[in-house]
This record gives sequence, structure tokens and C-alpha cells, in this order.
Amino acid sequence: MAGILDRRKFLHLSALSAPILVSPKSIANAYNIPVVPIVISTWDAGMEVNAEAWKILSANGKSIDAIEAGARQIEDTINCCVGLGGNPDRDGIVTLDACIMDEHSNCGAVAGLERIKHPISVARKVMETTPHVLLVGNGAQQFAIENGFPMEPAKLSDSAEKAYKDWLSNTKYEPVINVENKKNNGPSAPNFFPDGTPNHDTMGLLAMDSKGNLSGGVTTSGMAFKLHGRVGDSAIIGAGLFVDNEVGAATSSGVGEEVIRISGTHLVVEFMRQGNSPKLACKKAVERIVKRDRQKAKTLQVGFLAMNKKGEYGAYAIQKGFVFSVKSNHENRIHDAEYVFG
Ligand code: SD4
Repeated sequence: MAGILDRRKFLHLSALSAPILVSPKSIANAYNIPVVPIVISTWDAGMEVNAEAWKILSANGKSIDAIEAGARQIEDTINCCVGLGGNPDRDGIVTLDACIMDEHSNCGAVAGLERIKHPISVARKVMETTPHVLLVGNGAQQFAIENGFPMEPAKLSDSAEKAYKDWLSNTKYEPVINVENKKNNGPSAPNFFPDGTPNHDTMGLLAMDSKGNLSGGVTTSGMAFKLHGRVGDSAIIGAGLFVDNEVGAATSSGVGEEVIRISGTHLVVEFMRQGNSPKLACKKAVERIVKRDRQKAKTLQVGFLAMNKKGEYGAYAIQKGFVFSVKSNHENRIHDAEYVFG
């Protein structure tokens, strides 16, 4: 496809650029050539997620397949903050939300899904085999079982069990914003509570494949100790995830209610459609939340992450501490997002 910087052209440009010390990325930018493939994802755990997605993207695979593979990687990680190893609701039950969207605006989602390891794949099945977008609760579980997804034991991971017991001894229902890790000053430092446990539970990822097609996905155990039955932004197209293959894609992490209230990722994509960079689009969406109730916003976290059709990306958060991971032919690293309140 014309206008796409694939691996071959990239190597060619690298060779051309070497003697004059101009990076292939700046050449690509100068000629307005999208840099593909690329995958970006929320938080530092996105590094491993990206690595899995990259196996598909670097072999000229489709972005939707890369998204599913990346999300499955973290869903497989027991004792992590995403998937069945995540924290339960206030009744002690782990309920999972996920959604997926491709370059044709096909989308699928599940919410409140219990005892199924790969909600992202169930969401994809909803997208590909039903006329619906969102299945919830028992219906979602029944659909998963009918489609061959095994039921897992109803057992909390060790870290979730501990967190739940601690929470039960002090049942104050307040979402906790991410705070700096006092134990570790590395790049992943801001994503942990001072005792070292992860303080986020959502993986959102966006990919553009070598054909320049965008897809995205989100998978989460949702906000810890939520009311049973509560659904967050991560299952809702336009809130936790939105993809428009003409413009770009966005995903979110943080307090889902605030994201749903402003149709957050749809808003980010619309801001990009108006010509804003991904970072500015994310900033404007964050400001929409802050403007509504500045005092309340000081007590909670929301981060948006976005990518446009050029392969440019950016993020913005309410609080310090939101980080995201990027993998392309140019880089493989974690970035800090800018924020409103430091
Ligand atoms: C939710 N947005 O359920 C998710 C929570 C989250 O990092 O992102 N946590 O509201």
C-alpha cells in the first residue's frame, strides 16, 4: 500500500539516512509517511503485551489479531492486576470487562464475565459471530461456554485474596488514584501502591498494522471492590475504546464512570478528527472531566492514550503516574504521560 513505511522501506530509508544522520522517523514525518506497524498500550505491563502483539505485526499480520494476542498475554498472567488474577468486587467475585474494535468499526464486548480466562477472545467472538455488540453476566458466560471457552475455578489469586481481606477490614468504598511507588524508582515506579502492589487493573492497547489498518482492545477486572454488577468503561465502545480507521484510535484507564460520562475515547478520536495531535486530543478530553468538577478530579485518576493514522501517539492523565508502552521499528519503551495535577 502506498504511503506506508513498512520494514523494507524503513531499512532502505535507514540506509539512505545513515550518512547524513537523519533518522528514518524524521524522514517519514517529513514525507508524511505513516510509521507502521506500531502497537501502544497502557501502563508498563504493556511492554510484554506489545511484545506479543509485535510477533503478529512484524510478520505483516492484521492489527485485530495482534490486539487479541496482546490482550491474551496479560489475561494469562496470574497474580497480575488484569484478568482472573485481578481484584474481586465487594462480594469477592472477579468479574471481567473487555471490548475489541477493528478497522471496519466492527466491535464486540463482554461485561461482568465470571470464570472465563480470555474475555478479549469472547468479545471477539461476539463481534464476529453475533449481530450484537455487548453481552453481559450469565448470558456472556453461557455464550463463552457454548463457544468452547473453559470455565475456570472460582478462586481468587493470592494477591487478590490478600487485597480483598484488607479491604473487608476497612470497607471504605473510595477509588484510589495511582501514587508513586516508594520502593522502586524505575520507569514502572508510579504504577504501584507504596507496598509494591499494582494499583491499576486495565490493559488498553491500540495497533496499526503494515497495511495501515487500526484496531484496539481493552481487558480488565474493573475497579477493585466495585458493586457486584457494576460495568466500567472498558466494556463500552466509545468510552474505554474507540477506533475510526480514517482518523485514529483511543483507549483509557482509570475511573470508568468519569470516562463513560464524557464518552471519553470517542471524544478523543473526534478531537483528532479536528486536527489535534493525539496528545492534545487526550489533554482536551481530560480537561473535560476536570472542568466538570475540579475538586473531585483531584481525587481520581483517568488517563487517555491515542494514536492517529500517521502512527503518531500521545497520552494525557488527570494525575501524575500514568505511563504507556510503545513498540515500533523505532522504539520499544515506556513513556510518562503528562498530567494536570502533579
Ligand atoms: C474501570 N477503567 O473498571 C477501569 C479501571 C481501570 O486501571 O482502568 N483501572 O473503571
